[in-house]
Order: sequence, then C-alpha cells, then structure tokens
Amino acid sequence: MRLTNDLRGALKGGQLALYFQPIVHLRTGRIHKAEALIRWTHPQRGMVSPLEFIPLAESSGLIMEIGSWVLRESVQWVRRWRREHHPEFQVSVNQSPLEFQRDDGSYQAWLGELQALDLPGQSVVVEITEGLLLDANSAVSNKLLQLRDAGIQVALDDFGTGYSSLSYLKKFDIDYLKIDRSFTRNLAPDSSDMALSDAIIVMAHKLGLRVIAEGVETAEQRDLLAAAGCDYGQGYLFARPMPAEQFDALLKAQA
Ligand code: G
Ligand code: G
Ligand code: MN
Ligand code: NA
Repeated sequence: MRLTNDLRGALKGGQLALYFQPIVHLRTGRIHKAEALIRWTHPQRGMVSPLEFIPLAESSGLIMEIGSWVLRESVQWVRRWRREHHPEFQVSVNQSPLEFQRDDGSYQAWLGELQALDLPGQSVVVEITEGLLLDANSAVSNKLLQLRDAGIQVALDDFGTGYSSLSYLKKFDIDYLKIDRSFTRNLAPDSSDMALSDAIIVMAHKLGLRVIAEGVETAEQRDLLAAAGCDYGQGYLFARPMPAEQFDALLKAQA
C-alpha cells in the first residue's frame, strides 16, 4: 500500500517527530513526567494521525523500527530533563500489543542504550493496554518480568474502557493506572463518572499503584480529581502535546 511505503521513507527521511505532553503532579502542580506521542508530517498529506499509521506499521512490521526510534529519542530527552529539571523525571512511551510482545532484540539494544547513558530504568514508563494482560501469554509475562528487572515501570493506558476483569491487577506488577478520558470528560460532583473515578483511585492506592487521569480539560475536573486523591493529571488544561524543544522551554519557564 502507498501509505505504508511512504511510512518506510518517513522513518529514514526524518518526517517522524516525537511530541511530549506534560503529566502534572496534582498536589504541587509540577510537571513530573511526559507522555511521548509520535507525529508524522507527510510531505503531501500533512499530519497523519498515529491512529491511522500505527496499524499500517504493525501490519508491515515497521512497528519495531518505529518503536526503537521512539525509545531512542525518548531517552535522549529524559536524560536532559532529569539533569536540568527533576532528578526523577520520567518519559512514558506507548507500545502496541504486537510491539510489546515481539522480541527481535531491539529491546535489549535499547536497554543497553539506557545503560550507556547512565540512566536508570526508572527513567521510562511503558504504556500498555488492558487487552494485552487479559489474554496474556508467556511472551507478555516474560516481557513484564524483563521490564521489572530493568527497573522500567508500566502503566495501564485507557484504564476502565477495555475489560471488566480486574484479576490481572494482582497477577502482574503494574505501577500506574491511567484513567481513560471518557471518565474525566463528564466529571461532576455526584456523577456516576465521579463514583467510578473515586473507586478506581481508592482501589489503585490499596494495590500500591499511582493514578494518572487523562483528558483533564477544565479546572473543575482537575480539582475534583485532586480532591479524590488522584496523583497525576494530563490533558489540554495543562498543555497539548508539543514538540520536544517546546516542551523543554516549558520546563525551563516553570523552573
Ligand atoms: O496524540 P494522539 O492522537 O496522536 O494519539 C493517538 C494514539 O496513538 C494514542 O492511542 C496513542 O497511544 C498512540 N500512539 C502515539 N504515539 C505512539 C507510539 O509511539 N507508539 C505507539 N504504539 N502508539 C502511539
Ligand atoms: O491512547 P492514549 O491515551 O495513549 O492517547 C492519548 C491521546 O489523548 C492522544 O491522542 C492525545 O493527543 C489525546 N489527549 C491528550 N490530552 C487530551 C485532552 O485533554 N482531551 C482530549 N480530547 N484528548 C487528549
Ligand atoms: Mn498513552
Ligand atoms: Na489513554
């Protein structure tokens, strides 16, 4: 397919960029983390959404190369932000199920890169989705153990949207739950989404997990989440995803 071919060229031709969106510690209002989100500027079509090209990357196998690129870029930036902004700064990267499960050695290479930069595994959070854990095979379990050994943390993205089985939360070592933005959107006192968010936060904390609310767009949503004990917020209220240099300037301005 045409777009798949273009994607191959994009990787080589520098058309991919990594954007970063702040993840804010709600109690202090400080930026402790950033989610890395890939962007593709196609020479003719302009911005192509990852929702469109990640599936093509998966079916063509390009996803592994793209994933390696995302990780390599991320660690360069997190190194800087740990040095200049916050010693425990973390960058979180998304991995599709296929990408997470496949073992082509690129992940080992990437661990080597972390070590070469003298960065602890805790510099990185890997975001996966619930579905992956629901039908977890040995590749998934092994990968989670490998991450754990390297100190890399794991976040469950889009939490609450996928499957209602919660048993995997005790089976696997997870560090963060990301409350999906479909819950945040209609947050209001005494709403059912408030009740669900409250329950997720209490449960997560009892299990020793931290909670990140996605899609925070208003001060009211932020305040309700903070009052419920939510640890972190992410969303347009704080900032949209932005180019790395711009994110760097944002951190400097905040310091
Ligand atoms: O910011 P945005 O609309 O672009 O993100 C759309 C989707 O693309 C999200 O579900 C996000 O998890 C996914 N995504 C963004 N960057 C990456 C990436 O580097 N790798 C993978 N696998 N998915 C990504
Ligand atoms: O699937 P995942 O959670 O990785 O993707 C995050 C997606 O949410 C990205 O597409 C990102 O651009 C988008 N996003 C981030 N903050 C907000 C927000 O406040 N509102 C909305 N509608 N989308 C957001
Ligand atoms: Mn995500
Ligand atoms: Na999400």
